[in-house]
Amino acid sequence: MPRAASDNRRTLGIGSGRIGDSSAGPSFERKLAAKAVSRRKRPELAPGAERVVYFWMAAEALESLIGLRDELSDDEQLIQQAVRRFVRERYLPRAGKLFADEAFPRDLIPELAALGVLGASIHGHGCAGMSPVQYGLVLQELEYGDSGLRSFVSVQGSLAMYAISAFGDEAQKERFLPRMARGEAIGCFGLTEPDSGSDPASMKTHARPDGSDYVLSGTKMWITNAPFADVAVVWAKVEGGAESISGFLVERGMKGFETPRIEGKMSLRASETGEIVLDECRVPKENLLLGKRGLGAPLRCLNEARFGIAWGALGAAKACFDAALSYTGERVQFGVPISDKQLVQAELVHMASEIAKGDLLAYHFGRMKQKQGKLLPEQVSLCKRNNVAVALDCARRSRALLGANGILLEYPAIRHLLNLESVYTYEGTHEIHTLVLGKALTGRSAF
Ligand code: TGC
Ligand code: FAD
Repeated sequence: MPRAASDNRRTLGIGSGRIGDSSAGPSFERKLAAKAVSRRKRPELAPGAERVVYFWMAAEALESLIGLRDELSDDEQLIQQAVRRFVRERYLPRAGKLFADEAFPRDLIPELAALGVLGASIHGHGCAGMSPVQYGLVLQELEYGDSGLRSFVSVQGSLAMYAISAFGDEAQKERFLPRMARGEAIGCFGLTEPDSGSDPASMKTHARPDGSDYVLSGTKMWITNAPFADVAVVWAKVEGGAESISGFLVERGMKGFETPRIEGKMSLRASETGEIVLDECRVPKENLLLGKRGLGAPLRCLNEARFGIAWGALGAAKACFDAALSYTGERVQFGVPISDKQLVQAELVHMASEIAKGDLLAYHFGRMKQKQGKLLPEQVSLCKRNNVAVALDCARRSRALLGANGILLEYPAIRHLLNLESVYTYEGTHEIHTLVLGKALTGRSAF
């Protein structure tokens, strides 16, 4: 008679941890988890549909081990729990299907707005004014659901709204920010171009002053939220004199502004990505962001988003860890649950250690940002580079621990693994952040 996986398990303050034990979480979820593990025939489910499998017990085990919860204030815990509930109840049941269908759930935007997560770290203009740690926790919970869900919130808040809040005048802030915080207007952020990715200084999009307008031409590529954005923050070189990079608020309906959708991504499928095509698009001068010129302006926005991603990616890692812990406790091979095997435990321990270190890194820099008001760009690079790499590595290990089942969308591992390939590349590739850190340490640029 094989031992139950839980018999030997240290409980870390979460009860016996036995399947079906109500102290380990709602029993229907545990039953679903057990069923999902034991066989593979569910013809009634649409292709790509994901089982509603919540890994409460596993999630609790890792949180208790890391022990960060006790460091969080009551407010921080409340925000974390509210977003966690939203993700588990409203997003996870659809996660696999949304990924399979290449669909972003626009119907959830009002609920995200009601949670206060749109432009969450901005103060005033109807925004929640969350602290860096609060914001980080929000993004981590969202990315436990899917990197696409977190991407939507990052772009809306840390890129589009932050650009307006940091570089816009009072009229622009009042016109856009409250509507964007309510989810009534969606923003996107156009920096990358077909021939200008890691090196945004080489952008070709340009703006020609003409009377009371600027006339914009060029193409932006790989732009999250573009297909349904109401306002695009577009970075362009202003002609005349020193060609300095400036931000423009290009609004849906302006002539010469198109946002074709990019179809067929095998990553971040639940996020809408598009181009921004500007063909002699006339933008009034009131829509120019005046606060700061040069590449430093979009890069300042990126610091905000990269900080959030450093937290968010660990949410994906935790989802993968939870799935692996739960699965290996149930899956029986050679007469025992595979979690009885030392090699399997070594994998789980490796994942848990890396996630714990990543959490501490994010938390440390979160508190530092809170205290000092900002971080050095290289500190943000350190966080983003490390935590996304950790998440990608955990997703791959989790996928492997789930064996063949690991390639199914009914488990989260393959979806997160594919998503994280984009996260590794966007907001500064892993290599670009290596070079940022290399330059900071040696004083020598190797770009
Ligand atoms: P460099 O000469 O080093 O700097 C130009 C000016 O910018 C300043 N600066 C920064 N300012 C604030 N924050 C930072 N992180 C900054 N990095 C540089 C710098 O001080 C200088 O200012 P000034 O006043 O002296 O002119 O610029 P470079 O051309 O050598 O490039 C530096 C490099 C390669 C690090 C930078 O271009 C870079 O980060 N490249 C990566 C591009 C990138 O990350 N693109 C992301 C596009 S948005 C996106 O991916 C959204 S995905 C969203 C989602 O779905 O979640
Ligand atoms: P490249 O810059 O061509 O890099 C290709 C490879 O070369 C990479 O491995 C890179 O690390 C390496 N490399 C480049 N330069 C060097 C060097 N000097 N030394 C060593 N190696 C180098 N952009 C936006 O502006 N807004 C968005 O909302 C947005 N959303 C995105 C959503 C998704 C799903 C994806 C995949 C991308 C998104 N991007 C967005 C674009 C993203 O920021 C770029 O893909 C990223 O900056 C890299 O640019 P690139 O793809 O052109 O790669």
